[in-house]
Amino acid sequence: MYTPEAMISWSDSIKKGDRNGLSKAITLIESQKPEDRLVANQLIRQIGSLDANSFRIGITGPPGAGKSTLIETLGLSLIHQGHKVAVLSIDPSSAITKGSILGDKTRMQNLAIEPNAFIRPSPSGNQLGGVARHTRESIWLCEAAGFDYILVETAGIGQSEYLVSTMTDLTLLINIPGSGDDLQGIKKGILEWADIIVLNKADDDKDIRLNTSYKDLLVASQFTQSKYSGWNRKILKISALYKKGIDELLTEIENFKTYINENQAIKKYRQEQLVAYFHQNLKDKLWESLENKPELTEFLIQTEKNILRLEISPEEATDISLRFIFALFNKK
Ligand SMILES: Nc1nc2c(ncn2[C@@H]2O[C@H](COP(=O)(O)OP(=O)(O)OP(=O)(O)O)[C@@H](O)[C@H]2O)c(=O)[nH]1
Ligand SMILES: [Mg+2]
Repeated sequence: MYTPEAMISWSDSIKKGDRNGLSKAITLIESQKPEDRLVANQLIRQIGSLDANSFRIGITGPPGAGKSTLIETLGLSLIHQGHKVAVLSIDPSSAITKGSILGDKTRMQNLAIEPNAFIRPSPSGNQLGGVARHTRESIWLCEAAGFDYILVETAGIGQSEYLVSTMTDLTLLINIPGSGDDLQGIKKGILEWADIIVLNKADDDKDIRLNTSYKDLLVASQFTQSKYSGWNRKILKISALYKKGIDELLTEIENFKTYINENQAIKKYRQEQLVAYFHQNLKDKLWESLENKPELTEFLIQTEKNILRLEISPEEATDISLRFIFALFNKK
């Protein structure tokens, strides 16, 4: 356990930009032990104001679309402009396989050696929600440590692309030219969350697949719009590997940043994200605490059988189950 003095000196060292202190804090956040959670909560409280002057970008797209390559290219450009860049990830595959993603750092070799960059390889965990919570809290810690651009990578599988949009200011969707007539690996739902769309691997302007994919994306994206009403969403062709179209992308990111700052939308949106997170977390934890009660499990199994035998309707079953749950709480 840490003394109050030790906690203060730890949080002070993070605020001064100490990378070891920051890494140690993120490790603590990722820990599954309840006692570590208590210390993590204390540390986050100690860090204080979350009103950082930062910009958070979520980068999502199908596996292999070039997310890490683009992050390295963007990250280096931002550092050359004088910014401090932190790279985090929500990685559903590592959450499922529990594998550590060694690749992250090696794919961003040039960025990894920059003193003003901080790259945290994906955490492993047993559920996506947990991994996402770590990422959210890691963002706050990186901001406290003075990183003003936070880039969060997530593969566009499962719920992770939606989750990344609940913790960042800008969602950047990367797609690649496909061979078929459908959008390459993208579920159309994500278009609702994207604020800027890029078509990566546009190495050669004359590539026919590129122009077909561009048109497909244009058509698909017309049915949805950015969550910031009034923002005119664009689709840009880039090559992250050969650094084509990167200046245009940086300008577009800057335009977006100006737009949401002018409208105070960033502040409002971050407040909404915090409140939504609180409600979701409350629901998850409430359900988790109930799931640990064997008498409830038994009751629910029996209730399911009753529904299937058409003895009660799902609506009635819900009311009865709620009464059972409240009675369980009152017993304590
Ligand atoms: N030709 C070409 N290849 C690219 C471009 N961008 C990335 N690549 C290549 O595409 C492959 C995948 O790139 P990554 O950056 O690892 O892609 P990713 O989306 O991060 O992949 P995951 O994290 O595994 O989902 C690598 O071999 C890159 O070199 C590009 O603009 N043009
Ligand atoms: Mg990657």
